Parts: sequence; structure tokens; C-alpha cells
Amino acid sequence: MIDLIQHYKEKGQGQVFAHFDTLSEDAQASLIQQAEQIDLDEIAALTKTLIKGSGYKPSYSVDDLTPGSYHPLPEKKNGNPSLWKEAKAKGESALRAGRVAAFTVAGGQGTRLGYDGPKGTFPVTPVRGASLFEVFAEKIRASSRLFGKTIPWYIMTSVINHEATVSFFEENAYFGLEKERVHFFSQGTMPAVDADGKILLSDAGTIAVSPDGHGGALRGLYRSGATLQMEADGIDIISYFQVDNPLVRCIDPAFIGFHIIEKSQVSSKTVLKAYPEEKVGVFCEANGAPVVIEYSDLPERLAVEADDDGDLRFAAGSIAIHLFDREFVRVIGKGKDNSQQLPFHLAHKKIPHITHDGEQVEPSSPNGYKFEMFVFDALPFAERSVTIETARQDDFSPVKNATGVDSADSCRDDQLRQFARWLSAANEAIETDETGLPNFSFEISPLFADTETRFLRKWQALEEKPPITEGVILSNI
Ligand code: UD2
Repeated sequence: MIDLIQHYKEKGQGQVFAHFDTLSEDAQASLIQQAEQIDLDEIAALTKTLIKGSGYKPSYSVDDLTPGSYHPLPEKKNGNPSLWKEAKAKGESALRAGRVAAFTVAGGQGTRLGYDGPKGTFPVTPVRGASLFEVFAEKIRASSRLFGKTIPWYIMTSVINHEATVSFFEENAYFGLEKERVHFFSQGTMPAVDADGKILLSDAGTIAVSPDGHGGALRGLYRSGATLQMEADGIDIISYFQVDNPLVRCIDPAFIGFHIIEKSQVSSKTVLKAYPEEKVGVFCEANGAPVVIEYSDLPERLAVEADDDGDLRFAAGSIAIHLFDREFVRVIGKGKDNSQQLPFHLAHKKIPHITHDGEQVEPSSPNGYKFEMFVFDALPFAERSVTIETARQDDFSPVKNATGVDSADSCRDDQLRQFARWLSAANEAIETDETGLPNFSFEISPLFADTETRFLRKWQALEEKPPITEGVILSNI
């Protein structure tokens, strides 16, 4: 104990123990335990490069960037329908063989939405108000049923929401999933620091920590034993998606098939950016290697640059939908042991804390820094990767903001548009505005159908078709 405190002093972090003598024995033990987990040399190095230095420096210059390549949708000009067909068949047989797990990253704070509670518990569907977690659970159940194999679901939480997330599943009887096949783990944390790299205390006996970013998913999967469990269960493909996007096809056979055909370690989906400033990363290549450049790091001149047809040149948006090879996750997740560590990025944030003098500070503007890893930084580590295009309307409508773009309202409208398209494909005329939005609310549960093809099959098989009117819910008929 004395040694640890001495070590902190020598590293210029003695302030962590400023109130140590005032703490109860239990509180002292708890602070010691937190302090033991922090790598002070890592914090010093991050402070030097990210806070005091010139920030995160990728190994390439933006001048080297070229647009990333991807497989266009089969119906597009350069699309290859027979390859997509082959991919779908390959993906389906991998699913029948039980090789795939679903994986949701749900450890974020969801600050922008201003919702009190884990984001996955947010009610998102137009009529039932089913939560994000319930929508994913139903999609996973639907795919498990279709392919005759239970698809396990891994959910990454964080110190902020782990208990509330698990309780939500308990209260809702795991939404009909087998409880033993839903696995939660809490992601790692990093200490928050001030502008001088000094570790902050949230109270006299607690170090201020925050989740280590969605890039922490890889080491989280490894450290929690999830990769071992997957290996034991014969799972080698991890279907990764964010908690904020109810439109996502959690389990997509064609995507899985491309991943298999290309022997890919990290596979990604892209949608063409709707406008230059859209807040999604962009798939690029830097000296021949694939990279995702976050929207805030893409110079404006590149973001707006047009190609010969007048379309955006850097158009391939990253919507945070990936497939990971389990062994790749194990290697990257082990991190430092073999020097394949994802880089940290800096976030300037408001961090409530207690000062050396015992004053409690509730900042009104950013006063400190958090360190985060981004999952797409794994891409350059992959020896093989593949990106496919997806239709935004069938895969991406995130709930990020309280109002406006990417809000609960825009997401509800996108769900309604999707249901209306499926009905119209079945020749059931639904009145919509020019954007395809019906002027009343109804809902199709993923347990009824989770794709247009399956909707058509199910709908056409119905002997008595229910009238589609306000408040109708097509559930597991
Ligand atoms: C992310 C991507 C962006 C685009 C967009 C699509 C980054 C930096 N940007 O933007 O390029 O793909 O998504 O919607 O990733 N999370 C954790 N633990 C953490 C932090 C986040 O689990 O420590 C989860 C969070 O719960 C959510 C997801 O990661 O499911 C996205 O996080 P975000 O809201 O910070 O990402 P955003 O919207 O800036």
C-alpha cells in the first residue's frame, strides 16, 4: 500500500491520495484497488502526446488518402448480383452451422439524447414503444428461428449502466431469448485527467473514470472471456452493431457471406453519405491500407470534393456495422502483449471532481479529458478486410439527438417508411407523403418479419389479412 502511494507520488500523481487519511478502511481499500489498475506510464505517455503534444497522429498524411473501395449493392451500375447471391448462400449456411454471435456495444453515455437510463432501454418503435434492446432481441430471435440455431448475444455495458442494463433484461424475461445465451460484460475504463494530465477524483475515495470507448470492445471481449466462450461454442464470426440503430440488420446473411468469401478479419457496411457534413466516418485508403477517417478529422476540402460525375468523392460513410473474426479480436484484444494496441483519442469533457482542498467542482464547461478508443481503428490491423454497400433505408437510422436529425422522431419515421415500403411491395396501398411516410402509425414486429422478402412471404401466406390502420401491430402471427 505504502509502495503504491509512493509510486503515485513519484509519477506526479500523489493527489490521488490527498484525502486518503480521511477515508474509512473500506474506502481506502477500494481506492487502492482502483489505483492498482491504472498504468501510470500509459497516462503519462497519453498526456505527453495527446494533451501537451500535437494530438492523435495517424501514420499517414491526409494527402495520401484515396476513397475506400467496396462492393456496390447488386442492383447498382457496378454491382455483381451473382456474387451477392453466392454470399447470401454462404452466410446462410454459416448461420445454420451456428458460427455467428450478435454483439451490441451499449456502454456509451448517450449524453446527446438526454435520456435517463441505458440507451438500449429507450422506447423506439412507433406503436408499442418497444425499446432498442427489445427490437434487437426480436431480430435475433427471428434469425435464430429461421436458421434453426440459437444465436448468442453479447452486450457490452459499462460502469455507467451495467446493473441497470442487466436488470432491464431480467424484468423483461430476456424478451423471450434463452437467458444463458445472453452475455453481458462491462467494458474497461480509463481515468479522467486535467489539462496537466493529473488524475481526477470524483470524490475523496473514488478515481474519476469513464468507459474506454467502443474500441474497448475488442479488449472487453477478450478480457471478459467472451472469445474463449465463443471458441467453445464454435463461433468465429462476431456481428457488431451499436445500440442506437434499430434499423440495423443484426444478422445479415449476405454480409456474413462476403466476410467468409474474402476470408476477412474486419468487415464493414457502408452507406453513401447523404451530404458532405454528415456525422459519419468515411472509408478511405491510406497508402493502400483501409482506414476510417472520423468526420471531425476529414478536411473540409476532401469532404466536399466531387468526382467526375459530380458525386462526393469520399462518399463511403461508416455506419458502425462490422463483422469481426474471433481470432482477430483475441489478438487485438490482448493488446499490449503483442503491441497491437488500438490508439487512444482525446475527448474534452465536463468532469465533476473534488479538488486537493476538498472543494467539489461541478464544471459548466469542459475542464478535463477522457481517453477513448475507436473500434474502426482496428481496420488497419486486419490483413484482410471487406466493405459492402448497404441500403440506408434498411440498415441505418440511429437515435442520437433529442430532436431533429438522427432523433427519436426521425427514426420512428424511418421505421414507418420501411413498413410502408414492405406493404407496397405486397401491393397493399398505403397512403404516404412524397417521402414515403404514412400519415398514421402502425408497426411490424421483427418477429412477424424482419426483411422485405420475409414480409412478402408471411403476408402472402396470411389467409385473413388484417386491415392496416392506425395502431395496428403485426406481431408473431
Ligand atoms: C459513431 C461513429 C461515426 C458513425 C456513427 C454511426 C465514432 C467516433 N464515430 O459516431 O463514424 O459511424 O457512429 O452512428 O465512433 N459506446 C460504447 N462505449 C463507449 C463509447 C461508445 O459502448 O465507451 C457505444 C455507444 O453505446 C453507441 C456507440 O458506441 O452504441 C456509438 O457511440 P457514439 O454515440 O459516441 O458515436 P457517434 O455517434 O459519435
